[in-house]
Amino acid sequence: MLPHADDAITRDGKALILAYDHGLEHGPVDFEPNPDTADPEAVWDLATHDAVSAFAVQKGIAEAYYPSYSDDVSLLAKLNGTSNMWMGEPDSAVNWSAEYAADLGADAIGFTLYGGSNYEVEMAEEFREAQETAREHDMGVVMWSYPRGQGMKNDTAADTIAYAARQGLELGADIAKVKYPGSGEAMAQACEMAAPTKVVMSGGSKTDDAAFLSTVESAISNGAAGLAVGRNVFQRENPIEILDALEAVIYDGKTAKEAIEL
Ligand code: FBP
Repeated sequence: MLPHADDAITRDGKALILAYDHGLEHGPVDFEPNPDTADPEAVWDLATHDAVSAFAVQKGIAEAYYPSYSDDVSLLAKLNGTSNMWMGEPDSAVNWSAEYAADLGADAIGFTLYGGSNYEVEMAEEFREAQETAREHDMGVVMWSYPRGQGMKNDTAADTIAYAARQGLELGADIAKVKYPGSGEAMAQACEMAAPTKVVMSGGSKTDDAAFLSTVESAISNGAAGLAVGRNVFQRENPIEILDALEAVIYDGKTAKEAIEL
């Protein structure tokens, strides 16, 4: 593993990945709380906030907008993704290659692995190809490590999230993005299993400021390197305000309460 392949998508070793692949993963419904966010430009503008260490988008949104934002935004090329209309066992189409992302100037690739899905083997093999290409181009590697599938009873159980974080390490990710496992203790277990691979918490559906920031504080104080978040930023009435607060918690070590009072 290259020692600092993730430098371009972290700040002081921490990360706030702004994710904006929801138009594919969930569809237009995710833009309803804040209709302006259907326009990618509105969210690219948010990605220029100092708190954002990388912006995760799919191919079409990268192709159309990254050339205008390349000086201000680190591009995390989310290579696979599937619409919510797919009703089968969890799986994700590879929509662009790591090579193509490198040609476009991406700083890192992002890849979903549904551990436990009947398609896990194929997904891991696709990840291998993308990961090795990313290494050739000095791009960071972020795994959306989401155990999911018909055999998965509780996808946020402590042992499951620790396993997901470990899969990130075993398969060669610099950063593993996992769901919050419900407690600081369980997050610490996941970070321990990930060892040198950084762990970032997935934002999830929108919650109120206090609940959201205290979960982020718990993750950070238990070893997480940061957050990969979409809806909890762009669905808010004032996304800049929450990015300011996240900056304080993730990079400045402030508590959720201190960040809210900023
Ligand atoms: P959120 O913070 O909005 O959950 O976004 C993070 C993310 O991983 C996105 O990249 C992705 O679109 C979404 O969550 C997928 O969520 P799920 O698979 O749980 O529906």
